[in-house]
Amino acid sequence: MSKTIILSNRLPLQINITKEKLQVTPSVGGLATGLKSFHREGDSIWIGWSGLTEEEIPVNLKAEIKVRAREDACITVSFTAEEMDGFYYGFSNRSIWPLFHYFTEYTEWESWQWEMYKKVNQKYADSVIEHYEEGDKIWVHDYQLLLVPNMIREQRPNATIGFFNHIPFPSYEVFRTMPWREEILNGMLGADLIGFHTYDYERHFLSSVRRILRRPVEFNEVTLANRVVKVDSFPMGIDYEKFEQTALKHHEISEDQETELQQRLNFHRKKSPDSQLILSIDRLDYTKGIANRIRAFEYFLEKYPEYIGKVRLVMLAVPSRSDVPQYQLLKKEIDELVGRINGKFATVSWIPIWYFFRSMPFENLIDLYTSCNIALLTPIRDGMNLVAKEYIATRTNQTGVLILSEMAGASHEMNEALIINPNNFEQIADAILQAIKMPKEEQIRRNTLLQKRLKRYNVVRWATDFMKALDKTKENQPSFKAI
Ligand code: GDG
Repeated sequence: MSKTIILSNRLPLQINITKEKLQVTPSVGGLATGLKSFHREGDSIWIGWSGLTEEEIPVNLKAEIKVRAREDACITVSFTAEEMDGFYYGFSNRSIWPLFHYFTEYTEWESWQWEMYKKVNQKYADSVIEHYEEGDKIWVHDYQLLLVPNMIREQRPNATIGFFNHIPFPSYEVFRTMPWREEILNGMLGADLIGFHTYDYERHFLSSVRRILRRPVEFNEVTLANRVVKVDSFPMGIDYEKFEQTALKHHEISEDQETELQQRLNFHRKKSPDSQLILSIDRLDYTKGIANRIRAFEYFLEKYPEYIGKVRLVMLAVPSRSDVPQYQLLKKEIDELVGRINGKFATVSWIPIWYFFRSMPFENLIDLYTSCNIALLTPIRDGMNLVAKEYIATRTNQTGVLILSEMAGASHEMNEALIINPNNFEQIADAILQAIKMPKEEQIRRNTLLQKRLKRYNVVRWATDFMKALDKTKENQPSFKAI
């Protein structure tokens, strides 16, 4: 029977070794959390990196890791520390990530990192070939693996290959600055179907293909010498039911069963009923607009000082890519900002920003979602932003206000949120005030519409739609004359 081969940089599980023993935890991040439910329900295998380099795995545990991964239908690909350096911390996160998010001043173009990117992409492609059987469908994910579709195509010309990009695709004027732009586009065009979160990313990609490769593009199809590649948008959904059900369970528990985090979060509200908690959750990444958000919150307290002592920003920043210098600088900037603002506004019984720099277990994440009546998400650029969708899914009594940046892909489907420009502090401060004052009936009206949409277009529907469209690409291939 044919299967789906999912391929992504990281597996949905993270393997650690403590005292010669394996520890397996779920991976954090948009792609892993989103696709996991599709993987669990379908007939698929998932190929990716375990999180450990070859040097970090003792010889006697190599086989055990493979067996443990297999239990979750996962296959590990292994890399040396040097390969990871050039491919992941290098080209993926110092070249493609900043470029695709319009942070051109952060891009580095190092030939050795590009060579490593090609080498590692080839390793992923080879692993797919090893597990591929005639009739299988291959679904490659994200910006770390842009060359893989064509590397597979070269070895299996008739394979059915889909590619989904989880981050924005920049405009042609930005993309053209990449030294290896032709190779990247040709790599992606190895797929039969290329998916993006929004129509804008799709449009930008097609424009680059037309202008850089001079390939004929008609509507959303690219014609190559012997086949047609379809490009389309598929806005990713979440596992709505999981978030909704877990939130419902949280509301059912009695006060003495509350976690310490819940008690702390609720204490603040019970003590002063008109107090408000504003939540933000992201990986610590310069694209997420965390520094802007803190400054905008400071501006809010200055502009509306009557809320000093009443409104608190609860901020979870998950450590990410800490080997890349920009992330270290950002961490420093945020630590200083939080310290300065807390020092400036704190009273003996209140601090304005409650800052966590760590990853939290899923249950605690739900505590945060359900306890905070406002969510403030201000990315400068964001492919989609699943946190916005998860927040709405956990608001089971339909109260709560989402303030969301127009630069997040999610804003295209979430018009009922308060949509802001992340660089406009005046607008953010006023949106916070509007959220605080918003009548319950209005909150319920907005969230009911949002929930209806998110429930219908959940992650399984997203994946199913993509796979159906992928099947269709084979049915609709025009017959090309042999050249
Ligand atoms: C990329 C794109 C796109 C976060 N902290 C914890 C935790 N999380 C989970 C959230 C959410 C996910 O991580 C973050 O997803 P996002 O979509 O917000 O962001 P990225 O990681 O940047 O994802 C993004 C996404 O891919 C999907 O295509 O939306 O634009 O950049 O699911 O819940 N989970 C746990 N503990 C945490 O501390 N358990």
